[in-house]
Amino acid sequence: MKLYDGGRAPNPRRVRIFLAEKGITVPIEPVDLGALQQKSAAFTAVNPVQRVPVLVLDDGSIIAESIAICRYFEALNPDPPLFGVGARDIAEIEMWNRRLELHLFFPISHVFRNTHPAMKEMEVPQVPAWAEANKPRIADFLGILDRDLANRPFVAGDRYTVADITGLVAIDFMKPAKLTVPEACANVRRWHAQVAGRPSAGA
Ligand SMILES: N[C@@H](CCC(=O)N[C@@H](CS)C(=O)NCC(=O)O)C(=O)O
Repeated sequence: MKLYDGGRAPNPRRVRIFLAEKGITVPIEPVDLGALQQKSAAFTAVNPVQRVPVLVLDDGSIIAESIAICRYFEALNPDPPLFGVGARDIAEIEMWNRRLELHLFFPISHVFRNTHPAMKEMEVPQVPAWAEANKPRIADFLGILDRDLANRPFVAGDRYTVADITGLVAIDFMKPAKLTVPEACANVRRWHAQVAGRPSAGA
């Protein structure tokens, strides 16, 4: 088994944090995104979508998409449960993870990919207006998240879950996107400090 990884890129980091929380070690194969190694013929044969992370199993089969990889490891190693236990818990965690992807992580990615000079050859064409269009969406969602975090320690309830991983990675990705969490979002800031302080955050 090996995990194609992308260094500081956020999606591979989601998987590394997830594995660290589970206490699982997987051999890492670095992919140099800056050198556009993901677009090479060799890597395209692994993942035609030309993105990382990608997990290659011992039988040679391939699992791409961060959450699909995390779910594979959750099924094999259910403890600690990061996708929930029981119908309601699982649904609630899924709801928050999707909200954080759709309304926070992806809009932040759009800002980064459409404005950062390092992304010129990856995001073709870069559309700065699309970055601008996403900025108020990020601010709006942070307000919603802040209100919810007033009532509970973690994004989806009383326990740390995959939704916290998506949220942590998204918030940390605001820095290279030149965005900041508003001072008024005190609950988001408190929660972020807490999840960023876990050993897994350094993975
Ligand atoms: N939906 C995919 C997204 C993967 C993705 O966008 N990965 C980025 C790194 S964070 C990438 O490989 N970018 C290379 C490129 O855009 O050429 C997932 O969840 O894994």
